[in-house]
Amino acid sequence: DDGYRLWLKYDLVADATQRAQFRAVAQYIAASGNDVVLKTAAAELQRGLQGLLGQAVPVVAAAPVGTQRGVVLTINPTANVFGSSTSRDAYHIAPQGRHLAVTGRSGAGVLYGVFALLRQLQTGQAIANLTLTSSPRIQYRLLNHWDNPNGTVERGYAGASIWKWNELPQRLDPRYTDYARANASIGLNGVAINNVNASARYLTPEYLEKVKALAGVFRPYGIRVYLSVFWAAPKVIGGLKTADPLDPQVQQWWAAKTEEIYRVIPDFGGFLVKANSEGEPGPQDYGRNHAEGANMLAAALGAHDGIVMWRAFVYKAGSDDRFKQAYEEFKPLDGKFAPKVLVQVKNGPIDFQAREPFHPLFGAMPRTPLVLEVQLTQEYLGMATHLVYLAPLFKECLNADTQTQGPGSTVARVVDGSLDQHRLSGIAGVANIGADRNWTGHPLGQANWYAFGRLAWDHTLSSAAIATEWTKMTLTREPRAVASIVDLMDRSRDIYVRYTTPLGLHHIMGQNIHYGPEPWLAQAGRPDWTAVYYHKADSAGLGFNRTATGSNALALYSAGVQQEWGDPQTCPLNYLLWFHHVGWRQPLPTGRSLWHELVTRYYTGADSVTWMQQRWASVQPAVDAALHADVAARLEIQRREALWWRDACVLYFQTYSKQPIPAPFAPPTRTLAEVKNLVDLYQLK
Ligand code: BDP
Repeated sequence: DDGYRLWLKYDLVADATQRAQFRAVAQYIAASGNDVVLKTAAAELQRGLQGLLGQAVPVVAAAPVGTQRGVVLTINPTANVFGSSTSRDAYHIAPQGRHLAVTGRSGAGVLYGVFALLRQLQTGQAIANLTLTSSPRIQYRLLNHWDNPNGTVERGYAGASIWKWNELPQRLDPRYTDYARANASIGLNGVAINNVNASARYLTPEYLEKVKALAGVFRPYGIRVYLSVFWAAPKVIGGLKTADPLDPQVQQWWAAKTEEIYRVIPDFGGFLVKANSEGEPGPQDYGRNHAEGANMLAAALGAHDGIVMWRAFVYKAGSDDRFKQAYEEFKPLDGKFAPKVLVQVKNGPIDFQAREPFHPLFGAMPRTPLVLEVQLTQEYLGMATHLVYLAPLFKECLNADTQTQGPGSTVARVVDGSLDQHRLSGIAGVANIGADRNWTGHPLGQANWYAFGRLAWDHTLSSAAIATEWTKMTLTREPRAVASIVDLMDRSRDIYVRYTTPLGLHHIMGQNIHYGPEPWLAQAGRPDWTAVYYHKADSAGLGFNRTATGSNALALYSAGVQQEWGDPQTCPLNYLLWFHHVGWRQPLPTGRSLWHELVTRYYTGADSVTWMQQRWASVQPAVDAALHADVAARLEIQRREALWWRDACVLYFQTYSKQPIPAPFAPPTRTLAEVKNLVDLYQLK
């Protein structure tokens, strides 16, 4: 199994009785009309049923008279079967006479219903009396590709970009269709195809033809295309002297450019913008703020059905703590954004670390719809080498209670718009997809793509439920193996945190590659790119004091959160060093001192990778041999590197704690200098 088919394998159902039951109710597919997405749905169901049931299933315009049983696909925007949801993507599956009816408010709704039906079959559940009503909780469910025009992918670890710009628009790689199918199967409905560190190239007529070709592949799957825009495009490709959003010529340029885009791509989704962040140009270059920039683009969209997603990932050096900087720039702008603008906020305040407290902007901008941005590509989580299932990370953020409107004001409710009654809602995942045959490099990286889509659709699903679905569809349906793999996946992120950044440590990774440990990093282009800025180890203790006696970033949260996190006694240990500088000998609720607890976590975290290897070994007979060997080899790398992290961090922090490695743990057999050499070697130019 080379992994190319992802979770859409549609292999023959092994159990003959079950197969016979399925066959009895799926003898034909009825679908009529010209809706292009409905046609996709019928074709996908046909493909799925033929594979799973091993019999040809015809697509017909109407259910034949007689006794045959089949699946009837219908679009019915006014049907009273979708519950309270008003989403166009809603679907309803229910027996209807001798048929099984899949009804959608739109073609896309039917397509999502078809994938839900196939999922039932793929996971071995009965369908004869299936009744299922579902609609997405979040409206805009996007992948963000950080793909560059030259074919590289920023922070991509699964090979080159899947977009072949030199071949487009004449040649359409069949992979584009498979990509669209995979996205639609998990409910995603948009893709921003280029890096947020954007090139102006995509806005030229030449490239818009290429983007149009991709949009044409995605359209039948209910997926819209979005573009990341380079703020200074009016200068670079428009010949203007300025990109000032209040300059009438600039406004006209964007309005004309937007018209041009819609002429080429009538269902264009809109713009994603990284501005005045990490050296990218933006409205602040002209003394304007983010809202003035975003609103100018919103105005350019005019009456077109498109949106602006304006990123809040900014950290201008200025205040004493990077943690606060996005909040400081954006919070005052709440209420100032045009109705078509959503502000896109990363899950945490720093940058996709293995564990972060939720971003303080969630709950703080009630008058602005906020898009949650998470990262599927594991930039800071072992790239495509370490097995880290990310649903628990996403869920931790979604379930976090901002308490801004009393208990229950979760990030999920901010994002899905229900807390503040927003009309628009969105979620974005930075894609982990590349040209590797198996799409994601690490075979289990596919699960992160899958889980993102499933949670974007329904953030109340549990990590384990999603892992179970994915495992059954992708790896095996042998019950003991499924249970073992799901357990392994569900613990993997906590294990990763333990051997890299336990107790709330953060941003202590290798400077250039964001991989491996570099807690000693003290010199970089900016102080907030070093590690010492964040861990603040000294002879007294460890951690960033963000209470009132420190940077007071904690004050950005609601009173309830401040109260819990502000006291080192009640602050969850997972966030402790995010908010407190804790003495080395300070006892923690675990009964151990900080030093003792830190060492314990590094050692048990690294040991847990051995446990992961054993677990994986135990499922060997139930999983494809080549795929099993691939993951086993990656786990071996993970074990080596977990020890690398452990040794680097305990030896380095020991130079401050001045305490021995506590029993029963054996001190590292290498010196700090040796580990540093290793890290340097990995980062050699
Ligand atoms: C950081 C990445 C950088 C991205 C940036 C962003 O290191 O490559 O450009 O985020 O999100 O995590 O804009």
